[in-house]
Amino acid sequence: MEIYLDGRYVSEGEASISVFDHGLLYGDGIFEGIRVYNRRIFKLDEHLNRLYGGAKAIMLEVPLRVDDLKAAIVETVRRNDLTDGYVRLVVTRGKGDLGLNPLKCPKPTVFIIASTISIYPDDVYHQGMKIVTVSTRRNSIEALNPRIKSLNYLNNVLATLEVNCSDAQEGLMLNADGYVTECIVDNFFLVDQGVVVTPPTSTGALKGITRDTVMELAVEAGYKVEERVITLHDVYVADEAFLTGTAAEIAPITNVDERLISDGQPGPVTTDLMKRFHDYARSNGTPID
Ligand code: PXG
Repeated sequence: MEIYLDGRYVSEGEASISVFDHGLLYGDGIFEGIRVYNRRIFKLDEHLNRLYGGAKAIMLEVPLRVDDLKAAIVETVRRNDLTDGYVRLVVTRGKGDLGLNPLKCPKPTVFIIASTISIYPDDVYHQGMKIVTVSTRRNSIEALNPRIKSLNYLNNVLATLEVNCSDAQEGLMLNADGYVTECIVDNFFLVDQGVVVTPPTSTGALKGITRDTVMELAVEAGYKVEERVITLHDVYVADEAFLTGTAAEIAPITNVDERLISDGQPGPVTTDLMKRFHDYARSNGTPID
């Protein structure tokens, strides 16, 4: 495996960063997970746009211009000869001292790993998955806006620990007011009388790139799409539910807190969107060749 690290391509064994890196000491940094389908990098510009937006919010200057970072991602995927895969792009505050102050970190660290990912077993995509509401609330936008895809994922890790105590595959996270925000590392959707509904990002959800793509594909397919504040009750009585994410793609949800969604089978709108997404993802993106 060849990994991009601060301008060089190195082996996994050589790809190490300092114990004084503030990405490690404080979770001070941002990242993206990007998919490769059919030798094309999916939604690369959108991922870079989100990364540079997060960098701006935390006053971190990415040490590469966007075109150079884009070229480095393409080159990392090409060197690893990935036809289908997953890219992890990370920018940390870099090496500093043992104090928190980012002003003491002169040079951000950038690395790119091109590998593969599979977060749910295959049968989930055919039979649907079971999820549970976790007691850990999503970070509030006033404290740490979940729109920043930061290296601080302990909120999500705590939620995952709860899921691990159940027989569910994913968790549903509410905000402090009790409204549904998103799943732990995926956005949440339901279908209500033919309308495709997802919570607005202002409730405390990441503005997912898969979420945006699915909303666009749903509009194109003639469905009504709405961002709507939803409660758990809306979820329990929904006609269909599914989640979206770079790693997960679209996965049907058929059981929430032991309530079957509709008849407990993946619904027709979900299945239709899965097919549309699959076709779209395999024919769009930045070619690596
Ligand atoms: N919400 C959160 C909190 C995420 O981290 C998504 C939604 C989906 O967004 P995209 O842009 O990917 O459609 C994410 C991103 C993993 C893993 O290991 C998944 C994500 C990030 C990092 C790791 O499953 N999903």
